[in-house]
Amino acid sequence: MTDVGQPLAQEHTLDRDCTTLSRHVLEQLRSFSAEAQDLSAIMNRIALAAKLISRRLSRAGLVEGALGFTGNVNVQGESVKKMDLYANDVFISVFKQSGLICRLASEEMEKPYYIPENCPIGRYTLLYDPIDGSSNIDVNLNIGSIFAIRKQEGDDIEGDARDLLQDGHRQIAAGYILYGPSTMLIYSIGTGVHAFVLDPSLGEFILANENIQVPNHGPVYSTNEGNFWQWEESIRDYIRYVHRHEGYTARYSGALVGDFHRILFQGGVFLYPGTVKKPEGKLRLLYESAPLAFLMEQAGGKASTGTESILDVVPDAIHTRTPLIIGSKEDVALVESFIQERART
Ligand code: AHM
Ligand code: MG
Repeated sequence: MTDVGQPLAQEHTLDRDCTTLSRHVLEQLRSFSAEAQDLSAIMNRIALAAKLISRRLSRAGLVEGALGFTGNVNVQGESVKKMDLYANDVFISVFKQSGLICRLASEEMEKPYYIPENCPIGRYTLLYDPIDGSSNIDVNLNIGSIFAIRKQEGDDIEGDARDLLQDGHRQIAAGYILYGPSTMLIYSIGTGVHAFVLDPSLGEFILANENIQVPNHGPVYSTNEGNFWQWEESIRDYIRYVHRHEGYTARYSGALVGDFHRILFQGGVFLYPGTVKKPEGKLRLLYESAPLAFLMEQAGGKASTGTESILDVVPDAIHTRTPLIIGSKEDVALVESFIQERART
């Protein structure tokens, strides 16, 4: 063979194709300990949930029960979509009989869901938003799922899950799935942020980007400017600033996961601030803001409520909301500077 580069290139492609999610988790942990095996198995089950949801979404207009509302309202007071319920149940189903996850807490359930047969050995809790950006489902635009894993601390005899009401540093893993033109799974177990793409022909998530670092600054600001009328003056100051300076561009998809994903790769800032009437904003801490804050910090970025780090916030309930300002370090700091400025005057 004259072209000696050919077999090497082929070997490289094969190596990449074999870097599946579960293998990657074990490599990251550099261990075959029981905990490493658990985490790898949990990620594998989350990947299965992602494949099931992705499969249903890819045929959403063709199969029954994928589009539209159920007619019910969830604990947040929001109308529930059929896909919200389906995805919520998928995450429960994939962990049944797994011995891994004892409790699941999600946006769609008032209280944590226990899988009793897992609880004697499964000391982990999955916190998740089964479908993030639900309003995009019926118009075939990108949506996502967000997740975090925490270890159960102490006993939960009463079923009150009080140990979940702790700061975001307690997360041992976090990630999201983006259902876009391709389905991607991005995760961190505290050793950087890594992205996988679902290869439908293999039915596997294959490594696409390792150790993603968010740029220190980016051009994008991502927020629902329709809320301008009800924002605090400090947030309006920031928006006026970007309107009057060169180098900024607006992007907002209505799905946090999609907007976050763009910023993770290209830099910039996403804001969902509080309003005068609802200072805590819309996004939920335990299964939206804290997992994404964990990822953003792992990627060298920042996540803030405007006055404190998202990872330091201790919720007083499972569905507690927080304002969220997340993205490139410099851009988050710029928003914070407007908030500090108004607090001084
Ligand atoms: P959801 O999880 O119920 O879909 O709500 C969260 C979503 C985020 O994905 C998105 O950033 C935000 O709500 C959009 O809200 P709004 O329509 O107020 O801009
Ligand atoms: Mg959401």
